[in-house]
Amino acid sequence: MPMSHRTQMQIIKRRISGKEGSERVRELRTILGELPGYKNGPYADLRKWVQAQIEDSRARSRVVHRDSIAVRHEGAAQIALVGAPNAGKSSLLHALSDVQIKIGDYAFTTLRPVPALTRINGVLLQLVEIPGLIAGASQDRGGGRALLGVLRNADAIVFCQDVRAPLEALTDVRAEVAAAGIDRPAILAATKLDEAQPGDLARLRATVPEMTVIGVSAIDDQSLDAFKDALWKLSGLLRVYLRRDGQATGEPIALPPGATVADVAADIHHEVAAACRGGRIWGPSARFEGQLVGRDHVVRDGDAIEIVT
Ligand SMILES: Nc1nc2c(ncn2[C@@H]2O[C@H](COP(=O)(O)OP(=O)(O)O)[C@@H](O)[C@H]2O)c(=O)[nH]1
Ligand SMILES: [Mg+2]
Repeated sequence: MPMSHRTQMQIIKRRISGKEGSERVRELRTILGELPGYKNGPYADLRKWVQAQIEDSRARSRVVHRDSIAVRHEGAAQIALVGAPNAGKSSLLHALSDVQIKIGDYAFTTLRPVPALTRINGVLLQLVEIPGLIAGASQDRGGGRALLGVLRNADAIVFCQDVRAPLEALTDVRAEVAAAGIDRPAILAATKLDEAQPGDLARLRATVPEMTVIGVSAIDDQSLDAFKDALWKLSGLLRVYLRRDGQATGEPIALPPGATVADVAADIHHEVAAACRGGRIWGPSARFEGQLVGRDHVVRDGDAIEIVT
């Protein structure tokens, strides 16, 4: 006996429920292909309904795109925090910055990326919490595509995983990031370390041997300091102190890896860059204190430099 059209409608609705964006459109197209192509009668009405749903879904995904959730880069590098709901991302962000963030004990407390600035080694870095990235995100479930877009633009990624949570939470998130073709420098924050049982951290480390794993607790300042060091390394940034007439001039400047003395000069002022013939170096890249080097000398993290004009 053929199914009633009412039942058929219910089945169609069930098939598309919870699906968003391209995944929803794909399913609707499949359904359309399965429906008999009558021009009139109940099947024609069903077809019309499915077609309207396709249009609707398309319009909705266009809206998601226009309502961009891109996060403007601030500071010397942008680092995205990503992980399952309740992994402790907001708490870390909160502990590392001055920005007040609502912290919830349930999933999806935060729905949009939340940026915050943190000062590390005297340099401001931007941290961005990517909320609610769930399985199916790369198929745009839960608005995942826009969130992954933020991740794609970040300079580096911190995967966050509750040190005691089942590994699937981490595996799911990493799979979505990989499915979206995003490949950034990354570390793993093993969160809520204060609640860890002996062996928890080592067990997590053993499951992801390819990643640097940093245990951290939002309520333990010492672990937060170590975590900041890890963030700095992750950013790849170089911190260079400026000297004038043999005197340090204050806050260091941050430069990307591979930066040269000429890049340091350019960071000060374009006229300094034009006049720069080289520099004097104290620190890791100097063979001896105050070494005279050329414009193309590659600086290292922690160098102090006096530009020579
Ligand atoms: N004991 C402990 N609890 C934490 C820690 N970090 C987060 N939590 C708790 O875990 C829950 C989820 O934290 P939240 O930062 O909102 O996670 P998010 O969903 O990843 O942003 C909250 O109840 C937090 O209080 C931590 O370092 N130690
Ligand atoms: Mg959060």
